[in-house]
Amino acid sequence: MEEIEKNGVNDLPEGFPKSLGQIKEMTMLYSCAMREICTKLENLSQEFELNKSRNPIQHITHRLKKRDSIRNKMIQKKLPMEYEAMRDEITDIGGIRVICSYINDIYDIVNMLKKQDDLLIVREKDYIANPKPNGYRSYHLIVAIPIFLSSEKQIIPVEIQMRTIAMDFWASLEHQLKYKQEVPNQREIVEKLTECAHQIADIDQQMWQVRRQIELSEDIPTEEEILMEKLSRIDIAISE
Ligand code: 0O2
Repeated sequence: MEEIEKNGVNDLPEGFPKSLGQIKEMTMLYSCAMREICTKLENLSQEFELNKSRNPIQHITHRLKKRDSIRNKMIQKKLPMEYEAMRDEITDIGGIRVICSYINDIYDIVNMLKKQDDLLIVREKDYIANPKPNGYRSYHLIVAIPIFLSSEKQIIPVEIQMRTIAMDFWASLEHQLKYKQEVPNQREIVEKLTECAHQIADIDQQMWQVRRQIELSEDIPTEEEILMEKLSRIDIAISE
């Protein structure tokens, strides 16, 4: 961090990555990797829609990390400004965010992904069980996926961040604050945000308990009943 502040983004080495070709290759590879993982998540989501009483995946977004952000991270990690160092050490160039309804859903999705044998689990960080001091909560899973090109196979890492709707709301606001240099009462806001993070964690827990109570009190339909109900909805849609 100190080095970034000292040097400033404008003083960073020019021409990194070196060529337009490298940038295009990088964009292509990480886009392919994100597309593969998004498809896996969408497949799971579609299966939930069809066979289960509810879908734990609320929505999925993805982004390619900005060049300035990659450079800053490389300086922070004291890496040489080389393409190879970036490729091998920066594991969140391709990032996917999965927003779930409940904390338990996150752990279920993690377990489902771990069972997919074409995914290599590179690293995982459970900031839900071990929140950051500022209150940040999310589950980070770094996976590597093979990308089959015309003449070779490349293994590309992607970071999957999983969090609840409430955690996502908090993280977006906190992220905005990081980029605002001159906010009056910054300390007070940071403290307030940390307090909000604790309350959100508590509410997430309570919401799950309420959900469980409802589920237990319901007459849980059999798989067959759920399927018949879905089929009847398809019939209505066709006849309309
Ligand atoms: P951006 O803009 O999202 O790209 P590592 O990658 O494991 O070597 P790092 O970066 O410490 O080292 O990993 P970590 O802790 O898993 O954080 C990676 C990303 O998680 C961050 O990327 C953020 O997106 C998110 N994140 C982590 N901590 C916080 C936090 O306190 N608040 C918020 N709002 N997001 C957080 P970048 O590169 O910081 O940013």
